[in-house]
Amino acid sequence: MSEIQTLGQFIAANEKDFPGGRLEFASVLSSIRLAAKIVNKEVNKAGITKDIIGSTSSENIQGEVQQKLDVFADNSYIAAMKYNGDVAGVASEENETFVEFDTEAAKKAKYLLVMDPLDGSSNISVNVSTGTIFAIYRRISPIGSPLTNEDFLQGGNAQLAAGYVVYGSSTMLVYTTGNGLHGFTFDPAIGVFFLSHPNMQSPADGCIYSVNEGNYLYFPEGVKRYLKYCQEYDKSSCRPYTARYIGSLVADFHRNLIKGGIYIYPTSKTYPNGKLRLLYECYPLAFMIEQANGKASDGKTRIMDLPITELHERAPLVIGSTKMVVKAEEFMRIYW
Ligand code: P6P
Repeated sequence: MSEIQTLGQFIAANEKDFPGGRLEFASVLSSIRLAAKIVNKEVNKAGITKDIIGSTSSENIQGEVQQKLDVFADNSYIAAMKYNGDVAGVASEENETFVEFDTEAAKKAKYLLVMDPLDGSSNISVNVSTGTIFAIYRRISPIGSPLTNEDFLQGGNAQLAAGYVVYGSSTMLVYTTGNGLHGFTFDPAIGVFFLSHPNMQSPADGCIYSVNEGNYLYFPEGVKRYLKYCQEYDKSSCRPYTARYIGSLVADFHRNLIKGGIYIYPTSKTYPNGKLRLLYECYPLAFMIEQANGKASDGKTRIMDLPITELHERAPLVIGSTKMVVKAEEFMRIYW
């Protein structure tokens, strides 16, 4: 018998502390796992499924043209949650308002899912990795009453679990419930996620920086000064750092988590509040990076402590190896 654990076995052995109990967490994550397999199948053959790549004629709430796979991924995760029985509703990047489920079981369900169903989807047509980002909350409105926006706007510290699926050279599901960050690699031959990265830890320092330097002229002075710091020669701190930015947040985050590095999407003239969404991108990634002893802020304030007032609110994001984030914050504080 192999020594490795499946995702299901790992949850059974470790998630006894999940609020509401291990069985309910296992149920919700098993539906996420199912949707991940369904999306993975389509993402991995997008090149040959002509009816699934490319754009639809519609735009999402962000005003972004929806890629066909965005819609497919959104529908897959929502369907998996609807028939889960422990999930009352979903807030998604692809839908202006949250989706409340009307099944008898969902009306008594305690949990909520927030997600970016397919982040980086504009990269699909050029075969670059994409990802799903998610988090799980407990509803705060009374069971039996309609869900409210406030159920989804509890803030980062109320997340019960957070995770991502990266559809890359291999497909991985990475999640935390606050007891460490754990990575599982999908074996398509048998359709199972196996524990491959237990208790992931982000290197305290790194030599990789990820930012879209095409926006350099629009960045605040502190960000500009930090980028020049990254490019200066200093052998003792592996500078000049290596620039790695593939325009797919989950893939950039995953690489930096493993190798050490920093990802920055700051405020700019184009995006005064940053581009990334606080609820289903920044909060979940911040929860995860902190579980790996990394750090996440908006350049000043810890992401998890940022208040949220709207489902699709944006926030600046500085995330990765603690020493790198601290240094970037120093420049932003002095020169903001
Ligand atoms: P830009 C993809 O649209 C995304 O949300 C992230 O995955 C990615 O890191 C970022 O936006 C890329 O944005 O403005 O650099 O193209």
